[in-house]
Amino acid sequence: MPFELPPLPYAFNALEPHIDATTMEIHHDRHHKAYVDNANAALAGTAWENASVEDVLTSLGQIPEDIRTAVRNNAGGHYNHSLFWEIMGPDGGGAPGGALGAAIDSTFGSLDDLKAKVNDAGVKRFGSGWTWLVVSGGALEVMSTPNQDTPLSEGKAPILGIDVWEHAYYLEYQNKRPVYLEAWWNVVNWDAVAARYDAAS
Ligand code: MN3
Repeated sequence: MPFELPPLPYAFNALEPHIDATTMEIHHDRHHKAYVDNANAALAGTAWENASVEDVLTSLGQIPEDIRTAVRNNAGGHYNHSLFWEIMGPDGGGAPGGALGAAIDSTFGSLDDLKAKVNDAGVKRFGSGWTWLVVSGGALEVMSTPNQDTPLSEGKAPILGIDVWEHAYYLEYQNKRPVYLEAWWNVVNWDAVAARYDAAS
């Protein structure tokens, strides 16, 4: 079955004032939809057309070379954005409890230290890409990727990712990526991140 655009799990304006409704609508309905459509077009008629997005992204080396770049960019975009919508929410912010909260404290020192590290990786990502909190070999790690590359393709399990492409923030924040990153933590859905952490651990 071809990939499908997942519905946004809340209203376009649900993340205001931190992320505006117009940005959310264009980002989900146009940008994410284009990744889905382009990934499906690239994979159509190949042995991979019914594979899961996870299988595709962990097998990029086996994807036919003539479509590999299109698949990497567009299946990556589909996977990354599906995660992004899920780990944000209207009642976001605060702090994670449980095993994730404890792992953040023991790995990074504190939640504020983690946020600073994720934001720094996002600010330093030149051009377009993502900043991530991943589980790698059982441990938490902060990393960034260019374009729509996903930690999944490097054998790591992404549990939180922030889109730092300009289309994610430009209407509200223009060139001020650090201000967007600072504000983003008000919409993080820690329950969803914790569920991904538990599944990856
Ligand atoms: Mn995006």
